[in-house]
Amino acid sequence: MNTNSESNALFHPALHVGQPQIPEQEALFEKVEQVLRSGRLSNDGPQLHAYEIDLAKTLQTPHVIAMTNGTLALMVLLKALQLQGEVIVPSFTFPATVHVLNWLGLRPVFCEIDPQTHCLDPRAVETLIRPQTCAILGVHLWGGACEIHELEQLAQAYQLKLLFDSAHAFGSYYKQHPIGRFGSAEMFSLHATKFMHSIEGGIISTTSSELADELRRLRNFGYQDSVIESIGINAKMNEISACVGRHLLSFLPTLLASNRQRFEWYQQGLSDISGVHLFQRDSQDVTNHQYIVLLIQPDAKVNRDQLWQILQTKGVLARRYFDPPVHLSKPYQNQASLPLTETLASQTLVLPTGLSVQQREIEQICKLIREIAT
Ligand code: T4K
Repeated sequence: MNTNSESNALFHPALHVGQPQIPEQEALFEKVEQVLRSGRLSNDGPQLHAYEIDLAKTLQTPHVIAMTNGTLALMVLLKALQLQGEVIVPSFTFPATVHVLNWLGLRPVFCEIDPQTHCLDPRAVETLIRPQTCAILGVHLWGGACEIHELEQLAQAYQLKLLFDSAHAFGSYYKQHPIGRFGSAEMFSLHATKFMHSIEGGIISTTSSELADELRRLRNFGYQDSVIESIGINAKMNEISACVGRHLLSFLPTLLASNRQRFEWYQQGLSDISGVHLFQRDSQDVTNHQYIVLLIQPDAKVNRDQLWQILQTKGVLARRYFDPPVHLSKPYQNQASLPLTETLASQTLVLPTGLSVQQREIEQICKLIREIAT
């Protein structure tokens, strides 16, 4: 990890996107110690049970199944649904969304996004539906909801499964409902870089009890009551992860408020810079603001890569998520041409946020960006 020893750096240590946050660490150490002393460390333990109940309450969804990480959770979900054929998916996402399709023998069909939402454009989705299409996999990018209603209508009209990669969207809302109960199921990542995490972890939330039962079997080698019922795998969440996840979940309102506060500080500091725009959704839906996303457009004085380079030397370790978009990465080249996605991916810069970044530091970052870009 870059500890940033460059002489002209403003921040020592450097500021990261996705610095893991753990409020009230001492209290967590005690909880973890109790788990370690209990002798029960994995395999459907009490921490996991309690965590799943807490998560289901928070997401207002009847079933939550916790697994090793978000990628495996999505794989297990696709396996449970026994899908075959083509899945319509955005390319402007983390590669895991698309890789899992390949691992399950499904063919990703890359779809254009709507620049207003950075999520699947339902009109573009419809043009890609063919007899081979079996599902639509939407991504609530940056925590902002897809156009869920429009995607539901398409899924219903063409009898397709609708799934969501909600890796970024814990605590976000769509039309006053928490993300987590839409489509056949949704996947959330609980990776350490997420504002709500379990070190490594992922969950599937669903309203279907049949699907939930199958997911529970599949994450545990296919076992149910000591009998092998399905061709499962090992995707179980361990007790330490569940304990850490429960601890963090109890701070959800505080962490959401702190994300929002930091977004507002950035909003104040970055107003009126020609060609530099803080991405925000114009709908009434509530996002968790876990990513601070800048768009550096052609009328800016610098381009995205120049700004990124200067910020790196100053100790602001901004990220160029998600560039290249997945369809331009080596394994997927020549599978699609997506001009809007390609333009957006080349303009996006994600800035540090979370509890480890203080107001004063955000003001300094904004001042720096203003100096560079005006
Ligand atoms: N779908 C979507 C839309 C996703 O964004 C993701 C994951 C997934 C699916 C898959 O979910 P998981 O299987 O991961 O549960 C990071 C995360 O590893 C990844 O979980 C996340 N998305 C993605 C957006 O970000 P990288 O390759 O950027 O990670 P890395 O190691 O470069 O770390 C990012 C920053 O965080 C760096 O500045 C360093 C800092 N960091 C990281 C870790 C792990 C720390 O300060 N401490 C740490 O412990 O993928």
